[in-house]
Amino acid sequence: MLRIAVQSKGRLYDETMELLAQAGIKFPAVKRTLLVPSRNFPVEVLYLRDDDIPDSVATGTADVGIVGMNEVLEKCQQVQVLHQLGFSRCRLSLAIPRDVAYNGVQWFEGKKIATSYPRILKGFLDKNGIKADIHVINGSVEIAPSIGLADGIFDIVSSGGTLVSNNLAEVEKVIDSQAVLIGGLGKLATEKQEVLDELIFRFKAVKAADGKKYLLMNVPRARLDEVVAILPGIKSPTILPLADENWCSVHSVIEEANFWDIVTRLKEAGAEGILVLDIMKMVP
Ligand code: PRT
Ligand code: ZN
Repeated sequence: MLRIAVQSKGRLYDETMELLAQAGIKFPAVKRTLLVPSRNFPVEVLYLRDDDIPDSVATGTADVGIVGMNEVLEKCQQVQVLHQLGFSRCRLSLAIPRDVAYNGVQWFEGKKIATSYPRILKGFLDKNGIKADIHVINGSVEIAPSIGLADGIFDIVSSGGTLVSNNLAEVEKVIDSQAVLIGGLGKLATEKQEVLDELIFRFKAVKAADGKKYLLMNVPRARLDEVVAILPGIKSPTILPLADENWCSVHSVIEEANFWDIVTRLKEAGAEGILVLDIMKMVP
């Protein structure tokens, strides 16, 4: 049984459980205890605060964990990143009051900076030869400058809305972060390693399908080359005959981001009856 540490509640929780569900790993509907075995796969989840996940993996309380890269770097435990999961993307940035002139990173020399990420901040300041006073606060870091507690802040930014509503401007991006699967540095028992390999294989299949759509359409044979040229397909598109010899059916996978552009061009090239399907998984 492979034990995975996951956030018990918070921003990572929903997408973590959704990823496990998409990987076909089922859990009882109600979460009654901190340690819950899957109903159909040899894993159990250990629900923790995200701050405790790197340590739980480093000490072997859990075999692997799902947590933000920001926590991995801040806690600096003996763990390794096994797979980048692509959700909960954010960045850790320095921000200062919007009405203050900024002249580059030396602005922070001698200043007071509020943060919940002192280790990452210290690493950045040291690298830039800046001496500043790091003031650690947990939660509501963004209000520190307005109440006179600090000159600037170092915090997580996602949309940037929180900074704007607190009259702050982002001046230095220090790291990018996303949810990652972490493991310890030691070797896992063979059975656990096999389960982990299968888990990562399934995560990759889920991620490969993300943002992709499956397209099916009917195309006049005479214009097949034109249509094929529009389809960027992973490999060449599948082309199947239809009862009417002058037509064929073309199947392909496209990026959702290019969807409307491609569909418009396909219609212009004579494609008809275009069907668009969601892709659940893509197994290489
Ligand atoms: O209770 P527990 O300790 O488990 O949770 P927590 O309160 O410490 O963390 P939680 O659930 O808030 O966040 C978990 C993880 O989600 C973080 O460690 C990041 O890896 C990731 N994440 C992604 C974010 C955000 N986006 C985010 N926007 N974490 C926090 N924020 C906050 C940020 O602190 C700031 O207050 O949202 C605000 C900024 O958002 P924008 O969109 O206004 O820029
Ligand atoms: Zn936390």
